[in-house]
Amino acid sequence: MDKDILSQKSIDKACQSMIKKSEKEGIETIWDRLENQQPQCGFGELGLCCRNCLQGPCRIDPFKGGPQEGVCGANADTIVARNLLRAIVGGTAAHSGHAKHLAHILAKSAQGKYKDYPVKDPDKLKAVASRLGIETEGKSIEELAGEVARLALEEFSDKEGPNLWAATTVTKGRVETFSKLGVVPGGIDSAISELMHRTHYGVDADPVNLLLGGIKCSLADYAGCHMGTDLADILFGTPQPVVTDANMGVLKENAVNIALHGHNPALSDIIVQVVKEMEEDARNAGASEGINLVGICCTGNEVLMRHGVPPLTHSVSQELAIITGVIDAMVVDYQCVVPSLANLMECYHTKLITTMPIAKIAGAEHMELNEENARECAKDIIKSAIEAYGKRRPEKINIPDNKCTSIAGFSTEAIVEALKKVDSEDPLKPLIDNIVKGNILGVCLFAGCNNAKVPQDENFVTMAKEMAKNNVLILATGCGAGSFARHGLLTPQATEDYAGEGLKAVLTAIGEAAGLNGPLPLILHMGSCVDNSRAVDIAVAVANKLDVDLDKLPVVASAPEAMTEKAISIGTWAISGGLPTHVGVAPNVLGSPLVAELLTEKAKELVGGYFIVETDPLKACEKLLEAIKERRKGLGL
Ligand code: NFS
Ligand code: SF4
Repeated sequence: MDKDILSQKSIDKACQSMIKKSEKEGIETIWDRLENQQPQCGFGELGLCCRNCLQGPCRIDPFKGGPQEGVCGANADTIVARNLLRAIVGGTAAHSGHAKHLAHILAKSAQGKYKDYPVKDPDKLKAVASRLGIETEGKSIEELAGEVARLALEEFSDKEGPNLWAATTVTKGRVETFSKLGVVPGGIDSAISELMHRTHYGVDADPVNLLLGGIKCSLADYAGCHMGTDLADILFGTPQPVVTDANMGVLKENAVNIALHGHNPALSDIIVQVVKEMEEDARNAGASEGINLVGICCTGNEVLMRHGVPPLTHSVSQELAIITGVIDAMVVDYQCVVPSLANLMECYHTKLITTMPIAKIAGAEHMELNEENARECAKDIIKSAIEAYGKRRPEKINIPDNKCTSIAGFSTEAIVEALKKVDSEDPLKPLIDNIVKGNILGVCLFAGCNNAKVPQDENFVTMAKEMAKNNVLILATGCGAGSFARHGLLTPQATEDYAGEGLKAVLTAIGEAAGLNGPLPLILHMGSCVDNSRAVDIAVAVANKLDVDLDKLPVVASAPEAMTEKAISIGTWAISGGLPTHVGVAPNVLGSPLVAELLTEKAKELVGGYFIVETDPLKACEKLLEAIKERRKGLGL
């Protein structure tokens, strides 16, 4: 295949070689299917198609020559806004469903019913409990876990008053702004059903009111994300820095390779915990190197952060993992698991194992997680992978040799710990001082997916290098962080190579103080997509210390290759949290100039944050740097 065509698909060399292999073997991948979809529907692209009732589908003519209203009279603004809201609601349901799952596990764990899920981090449990206003003195861990879990589950109900997970984790200023706008969410599930209600036939038809509804639901999404992070840390441990390798070169020909894919650590963490007990079985089956666990997407991030499990690949390239011919089982939970994986089962020996009752895939084997007996379930799954190992097809095997060292595990707690090494009394001071001095121009959080419409990783890598050159401190989560891992940017060497002088000096000072004998990595990997909450915690701590609100800080966010509804809900809470937020893929809202203007300009007056839509990565950097400089000026820096 032409090299240019290849790099239009992915700039990751391992992925490129697997794309070539797929071509040779006549295997269809995500990029072929994208091509088969061309031309994609222009109405849909602009958000101008409505299917919300059986009188439709209705479409609005963007060129004004044709109909300007659907059968019910809904115009472009209403239709575009409603469609955007239905994406936000989908994202919120996914993030908070993940959190609710963990809340149920914690509740049963506290009752002694789920013995395989003890509280791993009692300190985090206590910290979360006191943040939520629970008295911690004199209570056992089980009692506290029970109370936190009960409160967590109540946060989904039709409760009165603000959602605690949102209200207790942002600045006072944010709470005031949200109250003034009437967008403080109560129960998360209530926010979800309210949004489904208001976007139903003949309900909300005021684009401004609709968007405020979207903001309210996105804050419920934020609450779900934060709860997801908190409960995962309590049950599985709060991440600390780990060093590992990333990309397909971590696969081992002589090991049983098991890929953990999806989002929730509920099963994947247990698999990591029991794998040692199964090594012997694997060796007996002929796998001289035992079992090799690798991660994909955000489940991969969860087990990377807590156990150093190597991240294999992300998002659009998940099919390519199987094309290596050495993945013996791909164990998936939910979200971002493409159904096309099942098609590959015909040509490869890999077992695709679904594990969640809400996420089965026709053609896959279903081995459901039973939380009452999680370790046994995990062992059965590993056994199944060991069986598959014996069915490898040697002619299909081709492991790309690309891999890079990566450092991950930067939870908020770990970052504060590192900063304490510089100033034990006042850990945020070195960070703030360097922002004030200009050694650090600002902070950028890179988050979100890969998207088959964007050459995989190109926007992430181009933008991170450019922002780092301009002395912007970079945080990353999700598949974005995965992309940086696969391109060697989560290393001290990357700091040497790409950081501007000011940033390099700061990362070096902290790294040396923390005993690393060199700088911190260029980019701090904070975890999965729910872990965007960790980045908020840092920003909120800095804002509180400076006694300003979040919308005054030189902090920006970017999802340069955004794809899922979850990315849309996160983007919406990022702007609501006051951040200028870049998206590198045009969202389906451009059919309503009014909605587009509300999101990219008017939002600034309402919440301080706003969307920046820019598909060119370098131009996007210019705009983000501009936004950072404007904020600095506002602070008198
Ligand atoms: Ni976030 Fe993570 Fe990846 Fe996108 Fe999907 S795995 S939760 S949604 S594709 S970053
Ligand atoms: Fe058409 Fe209105 Fe029905 Fe949408 S809700 S499909 S615009 S009639």
